[in-house]
Amino acid sequence: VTAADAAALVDGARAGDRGAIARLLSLVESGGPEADAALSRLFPHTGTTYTVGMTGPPGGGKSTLTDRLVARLRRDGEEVGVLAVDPTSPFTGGAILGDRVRMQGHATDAGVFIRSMASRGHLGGLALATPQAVRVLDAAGKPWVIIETVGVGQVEVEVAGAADTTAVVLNPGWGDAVQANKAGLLEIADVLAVNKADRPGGDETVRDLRNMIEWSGPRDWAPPIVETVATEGRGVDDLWDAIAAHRAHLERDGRLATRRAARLRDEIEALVAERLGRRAGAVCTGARFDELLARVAAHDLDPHAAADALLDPRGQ
Ligand SMILES: Nc1nc2c(ncn2[C@@H]2O[C@H](COP(=O)(O)OP(=O)(O)O)[C@@H](O)[C@H]2O)c(=O)[nH]1
Ligand SMILES: [Mg+2]
Repeated sequence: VTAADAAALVDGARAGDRGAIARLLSLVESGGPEADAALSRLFPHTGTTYTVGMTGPPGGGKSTLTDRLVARLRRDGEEVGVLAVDPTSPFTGGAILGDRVRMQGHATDAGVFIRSMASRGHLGGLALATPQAVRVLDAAGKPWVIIETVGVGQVEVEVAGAADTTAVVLNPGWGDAVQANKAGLLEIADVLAVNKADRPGGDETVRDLRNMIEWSGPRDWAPPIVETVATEGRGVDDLWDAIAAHRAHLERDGRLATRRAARLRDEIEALVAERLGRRAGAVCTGARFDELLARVAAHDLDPHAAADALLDPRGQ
């Protein structure tokens, strides 16, 4: 991809060309200098998309609920992008293929763009690639992007938790299950969906969750808990209303801007860390490094002094 290609892709994506959007997404997913160049071009045209994260244990119904939320948005005439993020799979794995099947009702709808993302060797990982992919859809004029993650590992929670509104999807009986990062999930939840409420134990789970949230101490937003049956579309409007209420809460008193600025700060820090890591690799090779290493190996110099010498801009 040349600079001219990148410019054409960005123009195409902004005009809503699906081929250009898809190519830009592939580009930002693989990372590298061309991706960075394309993103610099995109960035001025971003900042209006609202992101909704969907996370929770596998099989809980996130994809089915996402499909229903997409349908709801489309009924309101809103366009939407969906990113299905799978950090566990180096390739597009089975779980995500299943997700695509569950969302294929929207496959021919020009107002919906669905994309799977796996951890295909992006330098900063999916935690860095996902916000870039959101920017592509943002510049393409999608006012909503739903980010679904496949599981509840650290990366998934990080990715989904970085959305403007994070919905955590659980099932009846979740309170009884041994879940390593139970607390972590509740911490990032702006909205809680107890899906599969057609199964026994939904009301108890809602009660348990309400207690757990109360015990966790006061917050400025108490996450609403909504019972849903995604397969039948039950409770989906309530879930949507809860998401909209959280958005309205954030938009009051500038909370959304503060939250987004905090995220941008984290992103810049991650990028600085990535660059410093690369610089460390570059500094620790070559003749000067070999010379210092030999002195350290001979115990003529200590490792700290060697590191200081390598970082000293006056060098030598
Ligand atoms: N009984 C019942 N099954 C559901 C419900 N929602 C989803 N499912 C089923 O649960 C399975 C997993 O759903 P999926 O959306 O792929 O879950 P994900 O892994 O969280 O994305 C599928 O077979 C769905 O049809 C529900 O509300 N009730
Ligand atoms: Mg899924």
